Amino acid sequence: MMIKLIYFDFNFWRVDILRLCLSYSSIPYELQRIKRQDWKKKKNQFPFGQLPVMQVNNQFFSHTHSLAKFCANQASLYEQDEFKMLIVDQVLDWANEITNHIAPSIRAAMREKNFEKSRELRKEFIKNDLKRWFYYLENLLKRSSENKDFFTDKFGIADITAWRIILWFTSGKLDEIDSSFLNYTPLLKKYYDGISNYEPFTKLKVYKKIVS
Ligand SMILES: N[C@@H](CCC(=O)N[C@@H](CS)C(=O)NCC(=O)O)C(=O)O
Repeated sequence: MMIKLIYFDFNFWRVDILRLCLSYSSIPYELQRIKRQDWKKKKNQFPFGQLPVMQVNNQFFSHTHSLAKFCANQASLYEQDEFKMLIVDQVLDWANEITNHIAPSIRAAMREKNFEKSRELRKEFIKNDLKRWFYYLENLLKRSSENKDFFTDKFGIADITAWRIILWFTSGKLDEIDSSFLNYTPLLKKYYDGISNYEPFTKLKVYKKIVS
């Protein structure tokens, strides 16, 4: 079985969590990049007209949560216990939620080139959602984890996902958002620093590419 991941020609959490997961357990995969300018003519080739897509045995599969579960299972980075699965799935759903909340401000700038609208939407996101959604994640960590190092007390796809989203929001690449918001969730900040220093993860080539 050869896994092929398909995404745009930039790094983003939706595909990075799949790459990190497979790389962590040395599962071979191929990554196909699609140029933004080629997307219009390619979009209809994919089952939901969105990326990421995973191709296995000549079949296409979509939706980040579904793909993450599949890749994590292959990599033994998912859980077997039903209640632990629920914790992991909530982190994946949280990642989708916070992305959906910030997406309008990104779309206004990237697609509509309406920078004024984008700035307004970003301000609203910062006021209403930023701290709130990270606070929700911190609470989930508090409730779920004994050691507070990993969501289910051992490294897995939930940690890869939470780490990747925090990296995105603290990277300085999102206009108006600087990393200081994470000081409001000190447990999450400590958790993030811990994952950023977890050697079996940080030694991966793909990790280094993503943080560079
Ligand atoms: N429900 C999808 C959403 C994926 C999604 O929003 N992909 C964006 C890029 S991050 C996309 O394909 N945008 C191009 C388009 O919708 O035409 C998932 O969970 O993966």
